[in-house]
This record gives sequence, structure tokens and C-alpha cells, in this order.
Amino acid sequence: MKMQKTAVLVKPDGLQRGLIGEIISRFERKGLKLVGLKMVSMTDAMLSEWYAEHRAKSFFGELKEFMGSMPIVAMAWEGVDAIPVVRKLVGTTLGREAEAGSIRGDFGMSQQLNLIHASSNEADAKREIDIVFNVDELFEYSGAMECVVYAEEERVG
Ligand code: FUP
Repeated sequence: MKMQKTAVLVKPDGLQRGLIGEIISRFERKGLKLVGLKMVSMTDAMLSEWYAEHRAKSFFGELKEFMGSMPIVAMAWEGVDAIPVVRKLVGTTLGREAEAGSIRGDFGMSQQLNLIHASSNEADAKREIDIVFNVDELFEYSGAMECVVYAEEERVG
């Protein structure tokens, strides 16, 4: 049980599909706290860093081209175990196999056009948040709902 921040990108297909509000709403309803939000045109350099683990893959160039083709909406969400919680809400990579009830499962059919990105671990979350957000674009504030979302002993570090 750990207080974590995680990075979410609504990809160009999610923007075009008009799913920004729906996606934000799902994270809000879950009880996560929004600590950063911006619209960004990701440059090739940003995307090379973002997808560094896929550098050698055949889809790397196409993926970067798609992600850079239009603005994305970047968010940072905070909560207890926020990284795995958000991954679960997002669903598995391939939309047509993703669990019903997840974002990809409810709205997606594709592997590359899978609407949304969410950090997979703490190191990635830190790296990804640093790629898209300046320090003054991340916010600390006390969430009015926290006392009804968590028991006192769950509101950790
Ligand atoms: P995920 O962590 O679920 O976003 O997925 P991955 O890290 O496995 O993949 C990163 C991105 O590469 C995904 F958005 C989809 C894309 N991808 C392809 O375009 N083709 C592939 O064959 C595999 C992944």
C-alpha cells in the first residue's frame, strides 16, 4: 500500500473519439486525484524517450508517427497504489481482447489505436511524468473526498 503518482496519455484516437471526458470521469469516480493535466504535441524526441523500451520493435516508427500526428492529453493521477489501479481501469493492450468494463475493453478494437497509455511501474511513472510535465505543472492539494475514499490507515505517505 503506497501513495503513487501515475502518468496517463489519452492518445490521438481517444481525442478524436471524444473520450476525454469519459476517461477523466472514470478516474475521478474511482477516487483518484488529478494532480496534472495538459494538452501536448509530442515531439519525436519526447516519443523516442517515452517508448525507449520498444526502440528495436518493428512498430516503433509507426507508433511514434501516430502518437506525434495530433495532440495528446496528458494527465497525472495520484492515489494509493495508483499505478496498478489505473492499469486495471485501462485494460490489456489489445482492445478487442481487453476486459469488458475497462476503458480499452469498452471503447477499443485495436492494438496500436488503443486509446490510452498508463505507466506500468514506479520507474516508468517517474520517467513519463518528467517527460511531459514541468515541476510547476504538477499540483499538491488536499482532496476533499479523501476521508470518504480511504480509511485513515490507508492514507499513507
Ligand atoms: P501497454 O503497456 O498496454 O500500453 O502496451 P505496450 O507497452 O505493450 O505497448 C506500447 C504501445 O505499443 C501500445 F500502445 C501499442 C503499441 N503496439 C503496437 O503498435 N504494436 C504492437 O505490436 C505492440 C504494441
